Amino acid sequence: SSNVQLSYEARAQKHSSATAARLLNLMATKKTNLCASLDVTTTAELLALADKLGPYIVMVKTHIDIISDFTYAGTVEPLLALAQKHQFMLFEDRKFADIGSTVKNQYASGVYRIVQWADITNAHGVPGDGIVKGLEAAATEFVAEHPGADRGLIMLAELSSKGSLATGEYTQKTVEIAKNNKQFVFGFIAQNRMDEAADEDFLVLTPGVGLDDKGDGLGQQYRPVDTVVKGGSDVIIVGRGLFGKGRDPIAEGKRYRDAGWNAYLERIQN
Ligand code: 6AU
Repeated sequence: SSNVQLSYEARAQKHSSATAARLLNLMATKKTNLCASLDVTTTAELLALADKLGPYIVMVKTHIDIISDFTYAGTVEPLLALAQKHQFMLFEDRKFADIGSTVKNQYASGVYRIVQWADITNAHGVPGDGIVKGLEAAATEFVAEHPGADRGLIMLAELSSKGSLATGEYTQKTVEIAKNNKQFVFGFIAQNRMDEAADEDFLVLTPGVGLDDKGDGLGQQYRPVDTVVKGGSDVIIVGRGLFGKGRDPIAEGKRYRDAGWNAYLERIQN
């Protein structure tokens, strides 16, 4: 697709999704395409990492259900304050995978009330189109009560893990769901660029990115930043590469930000 040769700001100008446009503009302004995947199990660790990494990232990705001491007031509210302070977006990596009616409640209710604070969340295509309709219904209700807010969904088209079943026809069918729901779905979790028509611009957000490790012994597979960005990824998602054992999150934040940004600059110049 020719979109990969365009600048983030040029793509923001013509994007139909308000959430995607906001993300593209924020990457251009902050000069970073790094999303920090903060997979930690306490609120204190989550907030400390978000504050340290804030200047270098466009987004924090959470697995909010692994926070052992989670409370809405104690976890989400300070995280939102840090998002304001450092200007990063919030992506809850919920990987919804149920029927529309159920995911609507999982998105809006329970203790996490994800729709209230996460700009972006993601879903598997396995249940079919109804999953998007259910999530979109919850997002529409939230936005109606919060004028000026926007929400966007990312579909899991491929996974980074060894032996993933999300390949071939499954991937293609997931892409079809996205294409039929462009008002809400603006991108993919994927390892490659997905097929796009000339008037489409689905963002590709890629996990399984690491500069030092090849894997984690539990199926994760890492590829270097350059390969990923030049292959067409718009956002690199990095977790343990930033804060794993013995690593300095600030030094790694700068290192991955620079690697991601330089690869993007080279990509749009070619
Ligand atoms: O960099 P890591 O390996 O420490 O963390 C990678 C993060 C984890 C995974 O849940 C997530 O990225 N992830 C996803 C996402 C973002 O949906 C999909 C995938 O294919 N692989 C993957 O690792 O939080």
